[in-house]
Amino acid sequence: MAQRVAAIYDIHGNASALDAVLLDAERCGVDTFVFGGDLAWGPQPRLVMERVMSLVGNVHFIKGNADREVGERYGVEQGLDEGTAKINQWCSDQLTHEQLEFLNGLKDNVTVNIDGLGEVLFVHGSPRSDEEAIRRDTPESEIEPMVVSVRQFTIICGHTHIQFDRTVFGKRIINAGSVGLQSAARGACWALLGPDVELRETEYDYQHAVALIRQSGVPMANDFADHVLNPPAEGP
Ligand SMILES: [Mn+2]
Repeated sequence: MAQRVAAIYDIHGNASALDAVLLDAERCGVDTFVFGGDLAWGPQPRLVMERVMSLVGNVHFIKGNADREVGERYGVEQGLDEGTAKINQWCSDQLTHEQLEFLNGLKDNVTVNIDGLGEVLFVHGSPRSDEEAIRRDTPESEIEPMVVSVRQFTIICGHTHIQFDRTVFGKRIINAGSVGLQSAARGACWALLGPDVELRETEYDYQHAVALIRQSGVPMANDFADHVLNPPAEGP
């Protein structure tokens, strides 16, 4: 049984934010990591993949929509706008063959048995889709069909980049927030699980991160930099 689990979601290619969270997690005595998807889509895809793939011990991964799009090089043919398509293809070009295979081999969800919480289900968007958003203000009636067939009491999600902890239809739903492309927060957001739930925001040197983003060559680098400098109040 896991004692202390770090739920690390939506890194979005921000290695500076990830490094700060990994250090914080170590200080918190984390023994198990769950990476909740959207690892590479962003300014430092290769570095982030190197970091997470080199971790040893109890490490779990699930696939986010952006991992799918980078891994399979989604473009405008798949209905994406030109900017998103360009970023997908640029990210894909930065990754090694091994890193791409890793992304393409990820599972949609994972369960971990956690001290004090029992069996916890980790998904990226909702239990039925990696693109379906659960927000802090999503009406309960919209959430019900997403969770009705889930057997676990606690569900961890991400995708919408803002943390929350709410109980809906007998399910405790926790959004871990985003490590690297956060909304409504300045730091790198994640969740520490076991025996309670703690939504954490780890401070990091975001100005240094912005300098690296501007040097990265990612398409729309100024938009990524602006997002990190001035986090929007609402998620994507
Ligand atoms: Mn996502």
